[in-house]
Amino acid sequence: MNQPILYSFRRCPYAMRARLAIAATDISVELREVILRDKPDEMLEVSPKGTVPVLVLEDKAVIDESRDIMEWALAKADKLGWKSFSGEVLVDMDSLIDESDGPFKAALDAYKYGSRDDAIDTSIECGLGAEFMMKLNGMLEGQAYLFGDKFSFADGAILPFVRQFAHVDREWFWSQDWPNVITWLESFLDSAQFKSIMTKYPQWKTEDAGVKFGA
Ligand SMILES: N[C@@H](CCC(=O)N[C@@H](CS)C(=O)NCC(=O)O)C(=O)O
Repeated sequence: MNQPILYSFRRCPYAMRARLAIAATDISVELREVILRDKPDEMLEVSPKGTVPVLVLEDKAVIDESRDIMEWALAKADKLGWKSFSGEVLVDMDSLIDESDGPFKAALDAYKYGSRDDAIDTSIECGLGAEFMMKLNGMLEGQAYLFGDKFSFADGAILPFVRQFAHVDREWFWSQDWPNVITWLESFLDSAQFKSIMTKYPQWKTEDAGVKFGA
């Protein structure tokens, strides 16, 4: 296949946001499903830091940060207008994504995995995550998405991590007083958009042709 190659892992929220952005364009890529404990040499050769997603372009340029992959895809073809907002709003989106990728993701990891470490109080970390949920809940008041009535770059970048937070303790998450977040997340999880990026693929092996993903 002569098209960009995307090393991806189905359940990784970073890979999910990259797939969501690619699916929002008219680009197609060769998807290679990675198992994190058995990463392919071909991926490590081009991106030794060993995280997914990794995108290898036709000219061999490598993009190995999920947000950069989203930017790359939307710069090519922002078919759904994920970035059709004023400059001011785009700045606000970026800082919300920074908050999600930074303090929120740190709290989420500590809450999700912290029980393996006595030094981490998972209830504090959960509380920090909950503060971010309350902020999103406020933003979602009276509108379907974070920046209005249209799914945006920020929704695509942040929803996979809210899903991960929700799945640590579903019963608890779904009983909290953040109805707007719950509606936003549920409609995303039920969407054809989300289902289309969650197809299961077998682990890619060197001899395999990758799977066509996208348009
Ligand atoms: N900053 C990177 C983070 C990507 C990342 O941490 N991905 C995880 C999977 S969700 C990973 O590949 N971890 C490496 C490993 O577990 O070996 C990005 O945005 O792409």
